[in-house]
Amino acid sequence: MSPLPHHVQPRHVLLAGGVGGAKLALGLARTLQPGQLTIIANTGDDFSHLGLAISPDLDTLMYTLAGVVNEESGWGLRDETWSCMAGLEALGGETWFRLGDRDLATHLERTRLLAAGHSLTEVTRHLCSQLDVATRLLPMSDQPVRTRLDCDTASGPATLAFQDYFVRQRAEPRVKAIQYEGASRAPPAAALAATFTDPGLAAIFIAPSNPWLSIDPILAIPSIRAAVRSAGAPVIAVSPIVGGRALKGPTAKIMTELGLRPSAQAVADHYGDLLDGFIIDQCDAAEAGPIIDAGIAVAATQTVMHTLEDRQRLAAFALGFAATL
Ligand code: FO1
Repeated sequence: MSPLPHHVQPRHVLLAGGVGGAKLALGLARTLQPGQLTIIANTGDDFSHLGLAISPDLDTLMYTLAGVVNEESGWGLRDETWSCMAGLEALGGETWFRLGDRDLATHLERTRLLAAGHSLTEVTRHLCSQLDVATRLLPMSDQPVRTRLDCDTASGPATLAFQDYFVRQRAEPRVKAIQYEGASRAPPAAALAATFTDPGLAAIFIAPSNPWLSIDPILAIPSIRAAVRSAGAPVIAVSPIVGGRALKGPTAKIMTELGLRPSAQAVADHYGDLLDGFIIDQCDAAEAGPIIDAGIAVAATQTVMHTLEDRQRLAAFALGFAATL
């Protein structure tokens, strides 16, 4: 059967962070036609390092969709070499943030194009096209938004830049509060507006990424939150908490530090009236009742994604659930 022409194909949006979000992104990308999916990436983790413009979540999504990601770590490139890092180490340079030789090419090219006046949207489109990624991948904004964490560290209270907290300090400091610097005045990437008002929009998915570190920076841009709320399509999140534990990274730890019980229900409460539907893991089926009572439809399935089949199966499940809402 040949695919439907573009104008009658329902379209979908995915809000995503890096490693966790990329799994569902790949499942959706393999299930839908390229023109049916727009991925909006968190750029709150972006930073300037060694003079280079680094966009970790955009790159994780791009490398995953291109089939070249390092599947063991979830970020960076497969079959990477590390000569530059070794040279930097010999010179006493900064090596806490590991940039592989080939990954460095991405950062060099992004930095060059941004300095030449191209927007992050344009640079991302160019890099994706060079890597044969047909899915539309957009940064949430072309202006900087920077996630910062108020923490208790070994040397007292401190406000840490995201990668300092996450990579250099291995997410060990206790988090007291999180700020999304620049979000309130950041315009969404220009290409986003039409995505949310598209009459063919069938669903907005929120990936099982860390709600506080990966999704909230996107929703902290006031017009993106408003557009998600007022879009004429159901909004469905996939829980990143399974059986009280995080699928990936420090989500459960941060929830505890912020005074929340790590549970699928607490994630649903956090997104609140933004959600029409919530997908929980089958092992959390007992939590469905209170979420449904809050007016959110719930569907339970296996949400842990080890294989490509798991990713495609969850994507198909999410698409099927969205069609019922
Ligand atoms: N994560 C690490 O834990 N250690 C690293 O050295 C590291 C380097 C790195 C380089 C490029 C890139 O695109 C991502 C990288 N990440 C690294 C992952 C990344 O910083 C985080 O996983 C995300 O920011 C969280 O979504």
